[in-house]
Amino acid sequence: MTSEKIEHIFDQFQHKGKFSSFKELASGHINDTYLVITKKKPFYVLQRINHSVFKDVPGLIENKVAVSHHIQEKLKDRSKKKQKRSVLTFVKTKEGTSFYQDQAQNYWNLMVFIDKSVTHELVKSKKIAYEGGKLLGEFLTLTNDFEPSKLIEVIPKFHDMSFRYMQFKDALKIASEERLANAKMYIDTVAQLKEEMHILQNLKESGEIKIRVTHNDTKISNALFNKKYKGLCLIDTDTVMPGIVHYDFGDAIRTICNTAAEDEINLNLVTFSVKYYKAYRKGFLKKMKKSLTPLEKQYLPLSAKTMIFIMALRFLTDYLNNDMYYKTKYPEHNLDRSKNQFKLIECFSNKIKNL
Ligand code: GN1
Ligand code: MG
Repeated sequence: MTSEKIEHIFDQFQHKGKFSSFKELASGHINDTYLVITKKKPFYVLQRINHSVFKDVPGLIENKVAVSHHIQEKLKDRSKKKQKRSVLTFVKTKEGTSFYQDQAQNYWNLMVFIDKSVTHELVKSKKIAYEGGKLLGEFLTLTNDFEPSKLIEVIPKFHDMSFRYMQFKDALKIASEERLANAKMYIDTVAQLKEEMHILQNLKESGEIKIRVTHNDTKISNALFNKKYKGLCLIDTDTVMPGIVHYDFGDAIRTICNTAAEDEINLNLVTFSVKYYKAYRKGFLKKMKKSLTPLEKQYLPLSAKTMIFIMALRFLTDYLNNDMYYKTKYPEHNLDRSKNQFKLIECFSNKIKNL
């Protein structure tokens, strides 16, 4: 991406910023994200939404803008400065729309960068885990009165286990001999865990677990902190849509409690941290006390296993499909991600009695 192109797109939006330079923020697996550095702060975050993954980009942007507005309303009592550090602010285009579509039909949206904020790819202290838990608890509490059916399903059946399992079965049919052989051991693990991994979905479908507004991509790198490790705001709200609390709690634990990155290839480094689980849960429950039902609470540990499993399954499926979905840096990248997640499940299962 050239500087001229980024500047041109940036200039389609309503702001007073003068473009100075840009930097790619490369941690996402789907979209392209750039930090726009201006001559005078604020800086901005410009994002190209991947429209082959997200079929209804205008709907996706409407979702996330509506949820941001809802949270902004709820935080009205906070000072303007504090409010702006607690929730994403989307910038409209000069035409008044929430996204800009370029000549190649790419969709772009712009957010204000929250100054002096940092992300963590790995948790290195209990404080980060605890603050992360508070952030998710607050997000779910603030959106508890937002009617979930007003949001579109940006990716239908995103965390639906039967759907992900079906995609995996389809991938097995078309995978190369070589990839099938490399994945063999994990294909067997999927078969062993399949039933247990459907428990939450069954409770959702029977109506025993309620549908809420959920974030659906709560990995720790999607939380902003200040330099003193205080939690500020959840970001990457592309996948905000109706879901169950377990999607968000479980997916967060998947990265909070992994002592290594999700694609670490030295599996000896991948273990499950009970200490961080407890800290995250404590922060989460502090903010969720009023809105969590006993049944929702009971299934929090299983949600962790389920969400680690669903990611392991999706990475494995993409490997079998010759890496059609996730960005990969080398041919075995998806398999390595999958192995990493299966190792985490094994560690989790050994420690579940302590949770
Ligand atoms: C993808 O693109 P990114 O990094 O925000 C994926 C999530 C996975 C995550 C794994 C739309 O998120 O579901 O948890 O990778 N998002 C989509 O790191 O598939
Ligand atoms: Mg995401």
